[in-house]
Amino acid sequence: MYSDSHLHSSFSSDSDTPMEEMIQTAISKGLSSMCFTEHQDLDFPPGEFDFLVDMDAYQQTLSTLAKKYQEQIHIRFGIELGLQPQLGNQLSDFVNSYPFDFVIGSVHVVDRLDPYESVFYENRSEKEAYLRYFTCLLENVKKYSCFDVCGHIDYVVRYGPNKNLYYSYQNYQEIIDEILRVLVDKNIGLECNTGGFKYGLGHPNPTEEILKRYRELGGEIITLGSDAHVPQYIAYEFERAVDILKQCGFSYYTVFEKRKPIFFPL
Ligand code: HSO
Ligand code: ZN
Ligand code: ZN
Ligand code: ZN
Repeated sequence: MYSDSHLHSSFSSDSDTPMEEMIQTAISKGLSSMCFTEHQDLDFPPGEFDFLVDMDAYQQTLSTLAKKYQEQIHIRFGIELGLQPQLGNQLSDFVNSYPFDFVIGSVHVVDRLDPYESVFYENRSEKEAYLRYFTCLLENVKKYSCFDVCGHIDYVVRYGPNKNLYYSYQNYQEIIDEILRVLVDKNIGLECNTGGFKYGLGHPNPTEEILKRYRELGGEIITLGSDAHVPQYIAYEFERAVDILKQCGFSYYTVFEKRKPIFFPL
């Protein structure tokens, strides 16, 4: 059975699910292991949520529950780290302060706005908004290296006015290739995030074409994550994602443990 490497619980501002419920559901779905990756978005713009984790409580609860359920599932300690260009050393300082198994670097804020909010798309075309997201992502992946994989690199298309209707790899090829080349050069992995199916896109984030392109450019590190914030979406559409990854030329997916990749056959 597969492992889910992108999971939230109530230690993330935007989830109310107790960690133990996520664990019990993961066990009932037959997962061999799971990694919690709670949101840590330093300097998130003021709003409904601060996206900061109570790290002492997170670490303590996870280690207690990992022991309690050790016979049923292997539970790993991760973080989804929000990347923003102005954060400087704060990101690597944070990552180096905890014994993480796995760090996802994700862009949730561009020019002080979350693409989740409709204001991100105001006063510009959808294409301009998507391009701005990719440009900011590129700046971040050039600047930072303190993460193991880049999360949901086309996150922005979940929330655009027309979502993925006019979106394809070809329309953004130049910038996406540049992002993928930086990841490959730095030996940073790419996440296959099945949250795209949950948002009705009919594809994971990123799309099959982008996953394939990463492989063509020499990328080998793919993690598989549902981005579930509630139990029902744990390992959502993993069979479809696995088929896609095989189609793209991957024979292995990756699980990180103590920040080191372990490869498992697909
Ligand atoms: N960053 C979240 C989306 C969100 N933003 C919810 C504000 N509220 C992705 O999990
Ligand atoms: Zn979230
Ligand atoms: Zn995210
Ligand atoms: Zn997430």
